[in-house]
Amino acid sequence: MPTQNIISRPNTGFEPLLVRHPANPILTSKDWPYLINSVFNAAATLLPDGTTLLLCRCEDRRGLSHLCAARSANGVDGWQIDSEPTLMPSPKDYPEEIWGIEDPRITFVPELQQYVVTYTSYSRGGPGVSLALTKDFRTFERYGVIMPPDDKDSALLPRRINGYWALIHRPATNLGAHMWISYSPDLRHWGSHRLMLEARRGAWWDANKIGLSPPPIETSRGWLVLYHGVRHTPSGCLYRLGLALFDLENPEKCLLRGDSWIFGPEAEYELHGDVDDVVFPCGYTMDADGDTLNIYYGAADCAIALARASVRSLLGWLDANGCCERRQRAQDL
Ligand code: BMA
Repeated sequence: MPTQNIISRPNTGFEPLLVRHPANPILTSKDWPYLINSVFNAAATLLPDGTTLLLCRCEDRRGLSHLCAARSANGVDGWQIDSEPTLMPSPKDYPEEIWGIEDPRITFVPELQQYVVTYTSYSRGGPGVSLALTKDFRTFERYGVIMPPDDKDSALLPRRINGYWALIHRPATNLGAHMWISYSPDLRHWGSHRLMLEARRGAWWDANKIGLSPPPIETSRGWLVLYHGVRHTPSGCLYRLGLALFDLENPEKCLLRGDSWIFGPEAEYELHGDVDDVVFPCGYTMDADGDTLNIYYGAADCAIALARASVRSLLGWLDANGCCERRQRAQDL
């Protein structure tokens, strides 16, 4: 009898860098204390007492999304879910949220002693990036739209770079959807926009459309970035994950980028849902060993799942398989 944890595609022979948790999917709409259609694409952070907090995207039966916090002592089960939405769209004061708020990312910023949440606000003009600050995930200070449509897949770096806050985001144009980085003195006014990582072209798994997945992971070697690539196929889009490394003090400089994807839809709960063939992480937590990552990802726009990875192994894989971005561009674009 197949169960939901059995991999339904044949073993590909590739060494897995991200290992699925046997309890997957760890959260679904059935766990929710109020009626929702689906829960997916959660941001993640550790609270001061070690509790894992997920800020989950919940979609209601109108198709509109809001955010709801779930807390767990071990990050796997025993979730305490807020009994009502934690952050609702507020179109009266923030008209850009008229069609909901989606896909949050959380960055704890030591200088501010606050969590900065960036999320997609779905306006009549398309999806844009909004920002809010919180100390406790109970009250939020909204800054409104910081990147106008069409823009999403955004996260703040946890510290200033050369005196400025740095935001990674994904504006989309007719020429493609690439990752950009922008800088700000105050989190409200943004400039010095620079292209950070380009979608490839042609038949590549990450052709035409890429975007940041969880916030970048700071390592001694650089910012480790998991990004998603979207492949358009005759039967729909395929969302997979790739890996790149960026310079610590000059984060628009790509040091290494892998050619292959490192994680893609394989398990039943990733292959079938409201949107088939989607793995979409928006958050991670780091274990006390400073190496083990808990990566929380939306599966098929229907559930939240967990995969574990080692920073050392991810960097080792990039050393073995990555190449310098400039050489890459010359070859393939
Ligand atoms: C992207 C985002 C995600 C979603 C994915 C697959 O464009 O909107 O929220 O999970 O599509 O539907």
